[in-house]
Amino acid sequence: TTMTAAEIKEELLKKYPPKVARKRAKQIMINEALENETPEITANVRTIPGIITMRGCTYAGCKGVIMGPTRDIVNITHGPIGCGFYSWLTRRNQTDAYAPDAANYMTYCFSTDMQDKDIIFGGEKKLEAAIQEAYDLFHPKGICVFATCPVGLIGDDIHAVAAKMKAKFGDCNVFAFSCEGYKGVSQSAGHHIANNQVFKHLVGLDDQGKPGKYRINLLGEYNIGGDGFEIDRILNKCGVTNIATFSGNSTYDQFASSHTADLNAVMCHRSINYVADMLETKYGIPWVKVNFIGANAAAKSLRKIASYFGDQELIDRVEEVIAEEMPAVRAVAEEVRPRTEGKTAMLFVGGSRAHHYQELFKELGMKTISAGYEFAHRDDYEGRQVIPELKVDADSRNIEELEVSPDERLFRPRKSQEELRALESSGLKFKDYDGLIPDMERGAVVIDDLNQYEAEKLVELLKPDIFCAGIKEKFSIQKLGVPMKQLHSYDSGGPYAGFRGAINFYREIDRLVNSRVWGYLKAPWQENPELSATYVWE
Ligand code: CFN
Ligand code: HCA
Repeated sequence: TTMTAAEIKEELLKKYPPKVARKRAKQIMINEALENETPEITANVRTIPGIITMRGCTYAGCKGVIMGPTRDIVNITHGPIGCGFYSWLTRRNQTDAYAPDAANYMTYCFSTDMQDKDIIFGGEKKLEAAIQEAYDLFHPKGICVFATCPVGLIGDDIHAVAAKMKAKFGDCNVFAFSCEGYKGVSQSAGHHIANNQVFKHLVGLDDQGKPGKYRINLLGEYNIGGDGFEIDRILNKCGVTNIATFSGNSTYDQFASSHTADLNAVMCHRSINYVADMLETKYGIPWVKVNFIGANAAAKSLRKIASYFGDQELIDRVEEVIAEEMPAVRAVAEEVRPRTEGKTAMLFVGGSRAHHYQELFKELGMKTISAGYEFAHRDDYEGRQVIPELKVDADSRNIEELEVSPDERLFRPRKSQEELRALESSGLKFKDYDGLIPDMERGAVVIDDLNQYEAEKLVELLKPDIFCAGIKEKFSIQKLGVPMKQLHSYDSGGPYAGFRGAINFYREIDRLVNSRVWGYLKAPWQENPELSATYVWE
């Protein structure tokens, strides 16, 4: 295209009423970073009513995203059946209990299935009965209850019901989440609510933990398309023990013993930073940012973990693993690159993938010309280091007091944040995570909370070779004749994390951007507007 980024922005805003245009203008940014300065973008604000946003709700963020991928907690949705049904494995979070008799409730959908009369007379009794029924059937270690919009509106006290049932059972941890869909401005509020409750009711209950020389938690990895399985394979190979994954294919016991780990490796910062911070404050476990999306990024993350522990043995082992895995990755990259080099991509996904997946496209020689998050906060755009004083959300510490553990016996000596900073002279940034904006090319268009109208307009104007977003965007983009890849559910593909994941992704993108089918996608009336039909009555 011959349009400048400024003209594109103008074009996107042209149709809006002045007030809407003014608001949206702050969420559309041309990446023209001045020296040492990252331009500001407005994020984490309410979607303007009337706009068809790509975002989800607070319940989706809490139940669907954070707790849904846990396999042996019974997750009961207190609400009408749709909320439970549509948050049931649609995210393609995979599960494996590794033993035929091990508890795995992920294949079930639990809901109180509220009816009109429950809305009018209250649903607490129905919830109590549902918790009892789940307990009698499965005897799970934990039962979690999730509020939906109507539950908040009628004021059912789900926490009181949960506490009552917990006391009654004695051997089952029951707790609830006030994650009504209407709260907050996006699913981000749901992550926060989930993080707080898991930390308050579950983390720290079991001091046992798995043995291992290098023990980490993997935070913010949800095993979509089996990503977590691939990361676990790599960590195992390196001799790194994963105590708990928050929360892909995780278990009750993993959460309960997660405070025994030595290090937290944070994959999706947006959804789990609250747990990372609380584990650090209360148990002194530092966190480092990792990214296993992209083969180079995965290698870098492994090196980061190894240099945190600092043992030569681990450092050498990690290099061996990288050397073993990389040739297969490089071979496929070299094979497809002549066909993908120079092509363009647009990425509009959630709160971390719009950034993480740019690494994979880079490895294909492809350029991300426009990208943005649905609901990330400014720190995810800019990178923590560029915000002098990161403002912690007002309610992020609302889990009463975080008493600091006086008992250090469990734990091996951990590095302080100062020591981590000192280590950064080795070239690896530990604490700081890079932001989307500093990582993108100058002139790229960064858009927060992209909507249906702007997505179509953007595709018409810039004609990318591939557009990446979710199911709501998929078909309207395809109808414009542009290949579309879902970076939430991966359509039916994946894993895309780690080394094997990179190979899967390279092949898939090669197929998509080089398919000739898109050129044929013209409706008859687009080619021949005169086309008319006559209705014949027989
Ligand atoms: S798996 Fe994660 S990686 S948790 Fe988050 S911010 Fe969603 S469900 Mo969809 S794919 Fe997406 Fe991220 Fe973290 Fe997934 S980019 S929107 S809430 N997300
Ligand atoms: C959610 C879940 C979602 C939706 C994906 C999509 C996911 O936001 O509630 O729009 O395709 O990854 O499943 O983000």
